[in-house]
Amino acid sequence: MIQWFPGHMAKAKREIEERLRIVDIVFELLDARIPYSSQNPLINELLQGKPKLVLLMKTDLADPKETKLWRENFQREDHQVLEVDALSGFNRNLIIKSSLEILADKIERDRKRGLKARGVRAMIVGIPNVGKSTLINRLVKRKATRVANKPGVTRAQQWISITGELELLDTPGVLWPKFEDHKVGIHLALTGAIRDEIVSSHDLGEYLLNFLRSYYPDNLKERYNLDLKFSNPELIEKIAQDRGFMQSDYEERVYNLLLSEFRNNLLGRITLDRFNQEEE
Ligand SMILES: Nc1nc2c(ncn2[C@@H]2O[C@H](COP(=O)(O)OP(=O)(O)O)[C@@H](O)[C@H]2O)c(=O)[nH]1
Ligand SMILES: [Mg+2]
Repeated sequence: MIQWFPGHMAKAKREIEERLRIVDIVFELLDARIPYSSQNPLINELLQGKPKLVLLMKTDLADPKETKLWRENFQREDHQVLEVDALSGFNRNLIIKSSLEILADKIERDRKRGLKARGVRAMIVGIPNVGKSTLINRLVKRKATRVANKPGVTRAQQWISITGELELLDTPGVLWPKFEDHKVGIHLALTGAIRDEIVSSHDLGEYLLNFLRSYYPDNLKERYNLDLKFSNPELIEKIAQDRGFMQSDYEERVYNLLLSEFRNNLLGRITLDRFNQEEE
C-alpha cells in the first residue's frame, strides 16, 4: 500500500490538478463508515470550485442512521451526495442522472453554442481502498480495471464512455488521507485505508472494543455472547476461553480476532466517524 511522504503528496496533487483541467465534474468518493476521516484535507483547494458529486461508498457496511445524518449534513452544505453500495445495491442510472443534473447549465450552454462533439467528462478521486476501481467497473459495465484491496496501478489515460452524454477518465485520482489526528489514523487503519503498521494491532483492537462497547453494545453482545457489565479484561478473557485461546498472549489474539471480524464485516453495520462528534 502507498506510504504517503510529503514528496508523494506533492506529486499526487500535481497530477490530479493537471487532470482536473480536462474534466467537467469530479466524483469525490468517501467511505460511509468514516465520512470525515476519508476526506482529503486539501480537496477543496484542489477542486477550486469544480462541480462535484459526493459518493458515500460502502453504505452496505455502514450504520444507516449515521449515513443519513452525514448525507443530510453534506446536503445542507449544498453538496450533491448519493449513497452507494457498489456490491449488491448498485444504482448506475442514479449516478449518471445526478451528474447530468449538476452539469445541466453547462450542457445547455454548450448545446446553444453548437458544441455537441462529446459527453461531459468525469473523474473519480478518493483515498486508497475507498472503492474507486470497483465504481469504475460498475459504471462501465465490464471488468475493465483491476480491482484489488490495494491502490491500483497507474496506466495511460483514456476516456470511457458511460453513456453518450457522460465520459469517465479511466484512471482515478488517488488522494492522500488526513494525518493530523490520532483518532483519524485509527479509523483509517481499521477500515483498511492505511497500512496496519502505522498503528499497532493492540491499539486498534483496544480502540475497537471500547468503541463497540459505547456505540454498538448489542453487536458485541450478540457476536461474542457477552455480558457487558464486566470489565474489558474480563470480556477479553471470556472471548479467549470461548475461542480456545488460553495461552499467555491471549489478549493479542482476541484483539486480532476483533480486527479481522470487523474487517470481514461480521460485527454488523458500523460507522466509526460519529456525525455529532466529527462535524466541524
Ligand atoms: N461492501 C462493499 N465493499 C466495497 C464497496 N466498494 C468497494 N468495495 C470493496 O473495497 C475494496 C477496495 O475497493 P477498490 O475498488 O479496489 O478501491 P480503490 O483502492 O479505491 O480502487 C474491495 O475489496 C472492494 O470489493 C461497496 O460499496 N461495498
Ligand atoms: Mg484501485
